[in-house]
Amino acid sequence: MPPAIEKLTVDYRTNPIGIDNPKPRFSWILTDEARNQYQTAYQIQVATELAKLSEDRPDLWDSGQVPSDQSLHVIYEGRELVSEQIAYWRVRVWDKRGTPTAWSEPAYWSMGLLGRNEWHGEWIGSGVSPEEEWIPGLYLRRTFALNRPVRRATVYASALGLYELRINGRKVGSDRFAPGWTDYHTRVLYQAYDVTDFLTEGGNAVGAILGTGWYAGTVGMMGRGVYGTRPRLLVQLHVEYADGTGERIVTDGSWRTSTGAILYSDIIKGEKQDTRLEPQGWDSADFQDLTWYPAEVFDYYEGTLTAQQDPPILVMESLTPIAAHRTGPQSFVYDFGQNMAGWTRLRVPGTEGRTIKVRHAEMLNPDGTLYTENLRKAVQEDVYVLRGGEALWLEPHFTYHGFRYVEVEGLENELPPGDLLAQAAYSSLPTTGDFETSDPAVNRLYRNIVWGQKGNFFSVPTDCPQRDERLGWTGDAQVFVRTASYNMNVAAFFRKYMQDVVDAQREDGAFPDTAPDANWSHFKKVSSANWHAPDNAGWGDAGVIIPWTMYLMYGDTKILEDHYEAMRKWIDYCESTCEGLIRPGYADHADWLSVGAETPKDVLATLYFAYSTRLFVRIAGVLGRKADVLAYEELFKRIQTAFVERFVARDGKIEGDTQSLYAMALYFEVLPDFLKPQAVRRLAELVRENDGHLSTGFLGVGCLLPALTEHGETELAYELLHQNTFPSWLYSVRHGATTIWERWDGWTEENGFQSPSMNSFNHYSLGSVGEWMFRFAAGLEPDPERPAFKHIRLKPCPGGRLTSVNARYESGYGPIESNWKLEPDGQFTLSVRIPPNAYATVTLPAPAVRLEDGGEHPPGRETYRIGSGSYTFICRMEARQASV
Ligand code: RAM
Repeated sequence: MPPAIEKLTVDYRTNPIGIDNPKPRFSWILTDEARNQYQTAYQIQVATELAKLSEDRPDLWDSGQVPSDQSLHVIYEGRELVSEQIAYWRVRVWDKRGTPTAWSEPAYWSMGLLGRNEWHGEWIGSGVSPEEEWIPGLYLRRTFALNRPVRRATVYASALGLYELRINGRKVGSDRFAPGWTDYHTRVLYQAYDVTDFLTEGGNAVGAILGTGWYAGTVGMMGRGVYGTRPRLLVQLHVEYADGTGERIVTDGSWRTSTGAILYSDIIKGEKQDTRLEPQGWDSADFQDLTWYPAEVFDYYEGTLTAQQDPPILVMESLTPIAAHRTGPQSFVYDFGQNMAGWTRLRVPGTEGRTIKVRHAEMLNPDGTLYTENLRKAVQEDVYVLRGGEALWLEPHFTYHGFRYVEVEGLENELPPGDLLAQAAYSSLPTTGDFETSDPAVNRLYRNIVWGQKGNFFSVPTDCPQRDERLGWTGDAQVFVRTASYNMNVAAFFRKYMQDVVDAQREDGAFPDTAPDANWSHFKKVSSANWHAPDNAGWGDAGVIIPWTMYLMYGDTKILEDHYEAMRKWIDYCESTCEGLIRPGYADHADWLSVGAETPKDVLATLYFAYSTRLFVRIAGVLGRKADVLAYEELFKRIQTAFVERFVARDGKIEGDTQSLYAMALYFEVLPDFLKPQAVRRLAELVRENDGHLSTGFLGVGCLLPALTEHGETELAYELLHQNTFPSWLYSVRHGATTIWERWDGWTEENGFQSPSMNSFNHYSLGSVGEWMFRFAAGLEPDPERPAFKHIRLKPCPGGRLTSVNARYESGYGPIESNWKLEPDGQFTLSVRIPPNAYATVTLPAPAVRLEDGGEHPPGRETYRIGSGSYTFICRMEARQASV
C-alpha cells in the first residue's frame, strides 16, 4: 500500500456544518506501513464546488506545494469565507523521498451565520407565566409551501432552554440537549443541520418542542430560573432552490404554540408525560392547529450567538439489564451492571390511565431497594400516564439521571430484557485511548475511569450526574484533563469549556469555581461569610492548566492565543492577593476530600500560584512573547524563593507535611533541585508510614504516582496502585464499583454508606490516576517542544505485579502503541508502533539484548531514536524486578 492521506478534519471535526471560525484549521493523517515515513511538503486545495476540485480548478484556495512537515492545524489562507458558504477541500503530501501521494478523498465544511445581521428570525415562546411551578414542554410549529425543487436546505437553530427540532414528522439531528450549556447571560450556542432530505415539494411543517433545561429549569443546588424563566426558540431555515433562488423560513409571530404530553421536564427534577395529551401528528403539514395560540415574540437576545464546536450529546450506548428482582406487588428493580448517565427507554403495554414510574439510583440498600439518599433535592424519576392501546416506547426528552439501577413501578410482570434499555448519553467524543494490563482489577479501574468521563462529559465537564449539583467545577476538570485527553479526543470539548471559564472570569482576573457561571459564587457567599471564591487555588488555575494541556496533547496554539490575556490576568490577580508572594488562605476547598491528612491552605495555594506561573512562562515561550517569558520567569523564581523560605524547613520538610504537598511540589517542579531528593524521601516515608496507603484528595491524587515514578520510586507507585484495602482505588473496585467514587469513604465495610449529603458514586476526579497509566505504566509521553506526540517520549515503567501492558493512543498523527510483556525469567519485550510523520525516543528499563527492526539499530543501548513503523525491543531485567 503506498502512503495515503486519511481522516481530514476541519477544526477537529469531520465535515462540519455551520462553523464560525473565519480561518478554519485543517488536519490530516498520513498512513504508511513502511518505516521512517514522514511528510516533506503539502498542498491543500479548496473550492466552492466539488467538480472544481476534481478538475483542478480550486477557486477558494490553492496553497501550492508548501515545504513543511505540518499536518495539524494548517490555517486556511484563501479567499474570505462568507456566511453559509460550503467549501470542498482535498490535500496531498510529498513523502520523505519527495514523492507526492494521491489526492485525498474530498472533504467539506460549511460556514455558519457570521454576523448578528444574518439572523432574521425572532425569539419565540409561549404564554406560560413565570410563576408556574412546573413549566410544561412547549410545542411550536408553522407550515410552509415549497413549489420548486430544492437544491440544498440548512436549518440554524438555538434556544434559551432545550429544543428538539422536527420537520415533517421527523426529528432533525440525533443530538440531545441542544443547544448545550453556556452562561446564557453572555452566550448561547446554535446548531446547523443539513435538512435537504427532510423537505418535499408542496406542504411542509417545521416545529420544535421546547424544554426548560439549564436556562429556566433547576441548575445544581441554585434552584430554578438562574438565567431566565421563560424558554424561547430561534430557528432559521434557509431553502436554496435548484434555480438559484432561495427563501428563509424563520421563527416569528406567525408560529403557533400549544402544549402536549410533557407536563414538566427538568434536568434535576425528572420528567412527567401524560401520553394521552400528545397532539398526534403535530409536526406534519396537514395537522389542524386552529386551537393553537399564536407564539409570543420576545425581545432580542443580548448575548452572543456562537456556533457549537464541541461534539453534540448523543445516546452513545444502549445497555440491557443483567439482573432483576421484585420489590413490591407492581415494582421491579433492574440492574444494568454499569453506573452511567442517561435515562431509561422502555416499552410497556397497559390500559389507558395507568401510571408507570421509573426511578433511578446508583446503588442499592442492603434490602435491595434503591439507595437515593445521596440525591439531595434531585428527583431521578420519570412518570408516564399511558394512553392505552398498542405498547408504547417511552423515554424522557429533557432530563437525565445518574444510575445503574432502575425501579419500574406500575407493572405486575417483569419486562422482557429487550423492552428496557438504559440509554447512556454523553458528549460524543471520539475514543482515543485503550489500556489493558495483566491485572483484571487494574483493568476494571481503567474502565471505571472511562465511565466516569462518559458519565460527566455532558456539554460541560460536570462533577457528577445524579444529585442536585452536576456543575462544571473547574478544579475537577483541571485535575482530570490530562487523563481525559488520553481517553478521548477532548480538544473541541475543552475549547468550548475554556470559553465558559473565560466568560465567567471576574473583572479583576479571578477565574471561577464553576463554569458556565450559574450564580454559584453568589449562592455561596450568602451562606458563608468568610468565603473567597471564585478564585480558589486548584480551581481557578484550570484557566491556565486546561489550555496548556490542549497545547501539549493536540498542539493547539490557538487556544493559547485566544486566552492569553485572560491567563495573564489570572496570574496578575493571584499576585495581587499575595502577602510577600504567599497566597494566604486562597484555597477554600483545599485538597478536597483527602483522607487522614490536611494540607494547609496557604502552602497549597502558593504551590498552585507557582505552577500556573511556570506554565504561563512556557505558554509565553510557545507564542514567542519574549518580554513576558523574562518577566514571568522572574516572578516564578521569586515565588519559588518565597515558598522555600516560608514553608520549607532545613531538613526539607514542607509545612503541613502531607503526601499531597510533596507530590504537588515535585510534579509542579516548584522545588529547587537540591530539595528534591529530600522531598522524594519524605513522600515515600509518608506512604510507608501509612502502611502503603494514600491520604490525598482531589488535588494531590493525580500528582502522587507520577511524582513517585519520576523520582525513582516506581515500586511504591505500583504498591499504591495495587493496594485494595481502605483507602485505595482498588478498594472500590473490590466492592463492585463500575465508576470512580467521589470520596474514598463513600462506602466502607465498617460503616456502609457515608455522608449522604455529598456522596456521589460517579465523580471522575479521583480517577486522575489514568494519566499515570498512560504516561508511566505504558510510557506514552508527549514532548512540549514537539507537542501532540510529534515526538513521543516512549518510556514504559514496568513494576508491581503487572506482567504486561497493552496501550494504544490515537494521536493527531495516527495510532501509537506501546505493548510490553515481562516473562518470569526476566525477559522484557516491548513492541511499539509509531505513526508516520512522528518519531519517538524509546527508553528501555535495561539495555536491549535483541531488536526486531530489520537490522536498523544495534543492540546494547537503553535509548533509541526511531521513526514511524513497528519495532520490537527485548531486554533483560534484574531478577528482583522480574520475580513478581
Ligand atoms: C463538591 C463536589 C465538586 C468539588 C466541590 C469543591 O460540590 O465534590 O466535585 O469540586 O465540591
